[in-house]
Amino acid sequence: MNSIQVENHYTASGSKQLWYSRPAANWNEALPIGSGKLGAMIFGGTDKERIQLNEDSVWYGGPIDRNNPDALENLPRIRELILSGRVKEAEQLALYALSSTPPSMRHYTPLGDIAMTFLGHKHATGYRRELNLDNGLATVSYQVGETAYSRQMFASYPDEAIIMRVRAEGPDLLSFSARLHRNRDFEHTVRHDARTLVMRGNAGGGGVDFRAALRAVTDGGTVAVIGDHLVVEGAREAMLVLTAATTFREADPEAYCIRQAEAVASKPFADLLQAHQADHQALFGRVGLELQGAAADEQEAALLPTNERLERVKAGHSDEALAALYFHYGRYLLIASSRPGSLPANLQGIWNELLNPPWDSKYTININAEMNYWPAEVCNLPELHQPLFDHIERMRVPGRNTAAKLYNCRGFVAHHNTDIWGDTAPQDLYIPATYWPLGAAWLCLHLWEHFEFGRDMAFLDRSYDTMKESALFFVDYLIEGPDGKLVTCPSSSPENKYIMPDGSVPMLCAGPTMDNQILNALFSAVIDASSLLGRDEAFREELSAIRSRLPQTKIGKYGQIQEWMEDYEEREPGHRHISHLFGLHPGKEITVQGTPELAAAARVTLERRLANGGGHTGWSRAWIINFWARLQDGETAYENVRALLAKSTLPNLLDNHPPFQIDGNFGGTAGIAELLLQSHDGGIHLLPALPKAWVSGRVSGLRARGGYEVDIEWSGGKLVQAVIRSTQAGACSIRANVPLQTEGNDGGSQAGAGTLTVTMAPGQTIVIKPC
Ligand code: FUC
Repeated sequence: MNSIQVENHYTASGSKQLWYSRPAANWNEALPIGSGKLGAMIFGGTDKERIQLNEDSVWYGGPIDRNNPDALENLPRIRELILSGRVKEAEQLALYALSSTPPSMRHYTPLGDIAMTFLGHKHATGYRRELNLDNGLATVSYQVGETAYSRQMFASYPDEAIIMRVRAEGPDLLSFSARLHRNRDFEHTVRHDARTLVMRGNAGGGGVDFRAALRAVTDGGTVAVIGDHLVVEGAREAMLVLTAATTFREADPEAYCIRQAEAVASKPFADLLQAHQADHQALFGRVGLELQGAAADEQEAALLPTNERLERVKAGHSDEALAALYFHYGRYLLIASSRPGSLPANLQGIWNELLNPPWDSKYTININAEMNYWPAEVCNLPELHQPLFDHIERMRVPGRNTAAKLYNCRGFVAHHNTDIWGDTAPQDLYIPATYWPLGAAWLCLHLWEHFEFGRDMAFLDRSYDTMKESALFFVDYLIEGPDGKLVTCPSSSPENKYIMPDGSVPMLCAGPTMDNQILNALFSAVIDASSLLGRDEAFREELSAIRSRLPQTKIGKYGQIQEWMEDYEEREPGHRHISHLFGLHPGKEITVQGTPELAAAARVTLERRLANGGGHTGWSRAWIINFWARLQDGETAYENVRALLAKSTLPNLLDNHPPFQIDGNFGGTAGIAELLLQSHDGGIHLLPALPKAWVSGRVSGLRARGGYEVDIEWSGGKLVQAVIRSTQAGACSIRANVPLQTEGNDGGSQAGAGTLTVTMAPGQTIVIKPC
């Protein structure tokens, strides 16, 4: 047996499906579908259906240069004030001279709604609404009188459309109407032909023009456009096809929408569904996870409607399959919101109903956008990382401009946000966040991570210049601090404040721990990449010299990881951002085996955060799961998995910051993977932090750095076996909390308790068992 099969009835129903026995009462109960560019939230009303639509490029406003023209002149003074301890004065000057004009970037907006009316369907029976993660299909079904009605919906990546089939089975036929609308000020829906509506509009503020087309085909009955309603009468079955685009990608989005809607509507529904499911399964089917707890009623609980399962967990019951469902949902959501050719998943993935969404529903890059991509590599969806890489490229020209205009530096820089146009200037007037210049540096580490997992030299070759250009900015930006170390200045430790001996509470600083850790990782990545590629020896040496002068991560007076260069008191010791543990996760400079003192200090930091009220919003909680996983503390991580479900999850299982913000879903998914498999510390670590509550289980298809795929099976809390498939030639070091052997003892060498080194060939599979 070369791979572990994880499917059975229990997992299929309990961990791969969301379902409800009533329509969504609000957006937080509606169910998401998406194809990367197109997204929809399905409410599932019987007589009134609302399908809230998004297209990823419908953003308010066009590109603008917001870089403050007075920055350069004032930069030396700002630096001087920070280094001499007059930070409040520096902040005031930064507010004037570094803040962008206008202060805010562009924001994401919704495409609109499909509003459907099914006359006479108000009093339905046998209602069920579900989202099947395995095949990417949303279904609404109910009965009116003797007739069974159903709607099946999916967002197709291969066909670039949202497709719905509505069906009546029984004596009565199907009649309904559908409208397209957005916000009465910005759009106008017109008839294209007798079966097609087109909605035209502009996103405002000099932004893109958008178009959507809705086309109906029926089996029997009639279709007509009356006013701006699409009206279907007396059909057995109808198919609606929705297409959408903006001038961000299409010169003539209306022509595109109509062409695409006609092409898709001319295909049989069964073919469209099959193409969608093949495409979805090719991604979703790569990874399996089954978790079984000890509670006797778990299998029954897994059959309950999803909202009731969540309520049970809130009430303190266990439902380990719900954690598995959360994990699978995270993979589903990434597949639905980030596809080659789309924009990266934003703060809400692609699902946003508001014209003025929270935090603009854009890209916050001091944790949130990065967190969205934490599951991409380990969960075997590396091609879904591509939209983020494309976006980094989009940021390079604006980032060079910002580097030159604000700081007179080479390279490219970004602050704590970016938007559809790749804006890189400071986002707003919020001092604890806005002048932090490490956004692009952190994003570039995703290029390196993608390489580490796949070892694709061609990718590294393509990405090298981007990483190098980010590093180059800091070659110029770093300044000598009081002790001769090279520090960022101005910067901040996102988004915390500290207390100075005089009682003032500044936010700006020089050389916060997070910056040093990110730069250490970025410079190391560029240095390693340049060696592997045999390029840029002089730059490599220059960077190595600079790296050796970065401040080291220090331990402070409470035994904690020090957040700033000085061991200041934190203004909010329970702050949701835990930036100075970047080196623990997603970074890898702090490890239990390699740097035990720093790992112990990281533990103190987390405990202090918790003891002081712990921000613990959705994404913060998700990050905390990853931290505890890296500390190999499965029990504390598990408490946080439970809390993420109980406290930060909406009925539709989307993460509740509050409000909805998708990062927690992705960070939580990555955290669950991190409990089962790690590969950041020089080898593959099987079950590094397995919670006791996950008594038995199986995971398959996870990826490990170095070019491996790993399946693991455990029972009674103990490893049963693991299967490792390699894509590369080389030595593979495998660790677990028990001594290991390869099945049949074929070629492994045991290097101390629990570590095995096996030389593997590309395409080779080995089976590992406890001795
Ligand atoms: C950062 C966080 C907030 C929120 C926002 C989108 O500013 O501090 O909690 O997640 O990004």
